[in-house]
Amino acid sequence: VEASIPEPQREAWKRNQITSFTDKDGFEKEVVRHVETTLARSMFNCDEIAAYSATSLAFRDRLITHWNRTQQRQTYRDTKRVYYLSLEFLMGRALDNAMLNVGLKNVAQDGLAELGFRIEDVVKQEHDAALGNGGLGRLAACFLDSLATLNFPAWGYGLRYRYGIFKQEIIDGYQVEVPDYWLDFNPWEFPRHDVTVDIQFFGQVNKKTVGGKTISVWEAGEIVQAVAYDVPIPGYDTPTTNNLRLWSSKASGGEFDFQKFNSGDYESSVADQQRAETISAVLYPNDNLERGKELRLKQQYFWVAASLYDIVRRFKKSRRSWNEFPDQVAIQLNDTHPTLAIVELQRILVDIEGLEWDNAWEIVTSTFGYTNHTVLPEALEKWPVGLVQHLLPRHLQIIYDINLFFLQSVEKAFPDDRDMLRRVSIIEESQPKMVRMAFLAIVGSHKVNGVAELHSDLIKTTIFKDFVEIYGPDKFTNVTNGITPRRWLHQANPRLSELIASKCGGNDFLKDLTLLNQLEKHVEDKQFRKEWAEIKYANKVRLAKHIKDTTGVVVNPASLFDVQVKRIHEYKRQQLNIFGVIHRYLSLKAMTPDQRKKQLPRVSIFGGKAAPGYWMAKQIIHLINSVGAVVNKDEDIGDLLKVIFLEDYNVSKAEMICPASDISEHISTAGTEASGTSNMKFVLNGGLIIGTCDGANIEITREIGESNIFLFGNLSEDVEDLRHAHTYGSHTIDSDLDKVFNEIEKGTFGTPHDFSAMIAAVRQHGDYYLVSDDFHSYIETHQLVDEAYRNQDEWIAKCITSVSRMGFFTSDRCINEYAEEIWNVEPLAVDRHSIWGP
Ligand code: GPW
Repeated sequence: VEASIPEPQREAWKRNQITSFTDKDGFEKEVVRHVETTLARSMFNCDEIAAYSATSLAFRDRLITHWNRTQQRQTYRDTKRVYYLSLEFLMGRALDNAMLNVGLKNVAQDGLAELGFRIEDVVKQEHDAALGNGGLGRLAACFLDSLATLNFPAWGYGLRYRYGIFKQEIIDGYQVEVPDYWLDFNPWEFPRHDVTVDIQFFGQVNKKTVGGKTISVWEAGEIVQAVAYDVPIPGYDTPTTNNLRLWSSKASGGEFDFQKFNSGDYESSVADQQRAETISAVLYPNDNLERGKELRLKQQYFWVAASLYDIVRRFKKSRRSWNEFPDQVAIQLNDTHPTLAIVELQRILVDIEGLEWDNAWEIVTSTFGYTNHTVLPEALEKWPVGLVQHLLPRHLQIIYDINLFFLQSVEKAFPDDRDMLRRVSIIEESQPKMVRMAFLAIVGSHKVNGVAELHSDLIKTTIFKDFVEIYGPDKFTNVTNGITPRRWLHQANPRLSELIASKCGGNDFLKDLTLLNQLEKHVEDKQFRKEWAEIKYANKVRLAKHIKDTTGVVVNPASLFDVQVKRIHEYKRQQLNIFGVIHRYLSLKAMTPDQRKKQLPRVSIFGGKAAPGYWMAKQIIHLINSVGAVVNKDEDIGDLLKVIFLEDYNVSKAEMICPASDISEHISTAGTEASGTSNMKFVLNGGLIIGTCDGANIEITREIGESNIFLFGNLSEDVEDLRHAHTYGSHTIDSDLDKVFNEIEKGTFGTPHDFSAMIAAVRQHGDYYLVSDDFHSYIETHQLVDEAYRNQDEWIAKCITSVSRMGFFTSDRCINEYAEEIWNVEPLAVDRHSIWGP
């Protein structure tokens, strides 16, 4: 059906064009209108949630006109678009971000005040959109912000989980998971009940001959409907408003249900409905771990198939030849989760559009780019061949064909190297056989990138070494991660952002972060340092209040705040941190009162979720809380040491925590953390780092200077040998660490048995993460931190210098690198008024 309004009637549309509010009065009118009509309330019945809802709706209306204009402009110009496929988008709250990005937060603040509300309280009513686990999901969210800010025609595609990452409660020191039902009322999404795709599963493949050509036809066993929900993504200081399209699953209203319904089988058709809806029901809560669940594979295909259908439908509108597809479409795979998109596009081109295999494959490989985010073997996706065969029979055939042609080409280039063929095969000849998704992603993409220099080097020399030989080194590249300074500085730390603006010639640094370098000439300015320190202190007071309100523990904001917040994982080594804390506690206990008086007070702050099935990670949380329970009430110690575990770490908590840290911990075993991105957030907010030579810590050091970071521990190149020595040599553990273990085993922190596995991992099971090897260096480096912090003036100078050199770590730089090196796309500015401009 043609939905476009004919020319003669368009006059009426243009006459009635919507005008968005630009000032306080206009804003207030919109809020009152939404309270009284959309929400059916009044001034006698308007709480903070209603004020939040109405404010959001007012801004949403404003965004959506820009969104429309952006989409019309992109359609009209029909330039190449970028599609970012990610199973996770860890967006956090939208309102504050929207107000800042469109530059109307002050207007809203004044308007809300007149209407009887404080903007800070209103903003806090919003539930985080927590459709992600950790760094990978947050990176996707930062990238969307940069793509819009830089005016790239770009779409995000993901799943609209009914339940995002679980809410963490700490009960008696243990993590308890509570479902996070977040969709009660979400003003930031637009359901598109008219944008649906039927997705098929199971069934069989039949051969048919059409016009002398044999084609494969996949007859579905089950059909599920994908419904689009659109989330507008506003850029900063630009009208460009991009789209994040999230798919929700629903039973298809096709013959299947009606047959059952007509035959009176109502209950079973309801059961079908529910089964269909399960697909997008819940985010898998694993970070850096794949568990090979069938429903997860169903999610992946459901999302990938719906997204590709949408992308192809959009491409087809301009009636170009298929060979132009890669000139119009760049698809980036955020890790291997969307790898089936490669197979699906090949299926569409060959089975449905009737292209020749080789021609189709050329188009496919020119379209995709693949980003790897880990070298940890337990995180590399593999699917049992049998499962793929059952769920996606045609896709398995295509995977086998892709593999066959690939292995043939390898054999040609490396004759007589049978072991090479075995090593690089997309099919692992194990029991059961497995599809290696990373290999499929490499073979089906034109570029593969890691997320920090060390990581990109490691993938080339370890897990993907053979592929570098096969394709040459140019297929592999690095794009070091970054973060959006809009959310992670301007929004999270408004006072610091303002102070910086006053020294950097206004807010331009938020769009060109290298302008931060202008701060450096003010480092010696006493008044500037003083204001800087006051802001840090105020942020610590705010966090101290949160700690008091949520844990009951009173911490002194003048203490050194030492923060480690991230997913709990053995490779991230929260256990090293808590063992270090125990060591500090024992040292303080051994001192005379006079000696203690000379010590620097510290607050050790932890936060992060453990995957529900990750037993060891949960033990680590329990130990942290058990140590806190003892230390925090020890009167010998008082303010000298407090140990805090912050419940339910998420994006909005991070926005409060990052600005309040003096030192943050990024202490993964060298070679295990692909990049890390919170390291960048902490430094950008005027905190220093204690860290290992791992991930982006290395590049941060290069940028800010070695004297502004506290590095410790073994290097990645020595890890393998150390592990080997633990297993085959005699493994003596560090004597200070031994004392810590003995204290735990004495029962000082509760039943020792609770923590025996953590100790055994180091003492008996080969200390895979090198906790003992790095312990001494870690403790010594913390002493250097104490000493440095005593000289507050110098410390502040280090912080300012570091911030001034952080320009490189903006996600704007990342997006420009992807655009140049991988996507070959250009920005398309959207005029504020007309879409038909040049
Ligand atoms: F295992 N990352 C993550 F590679 O947060 F898929 N979750 C994940 O499941 C994976 C990676 C995966 C993180 C990395 O651990 C972190 O080092 C990196 O900064 C981040 O992805 C973004 O690249």
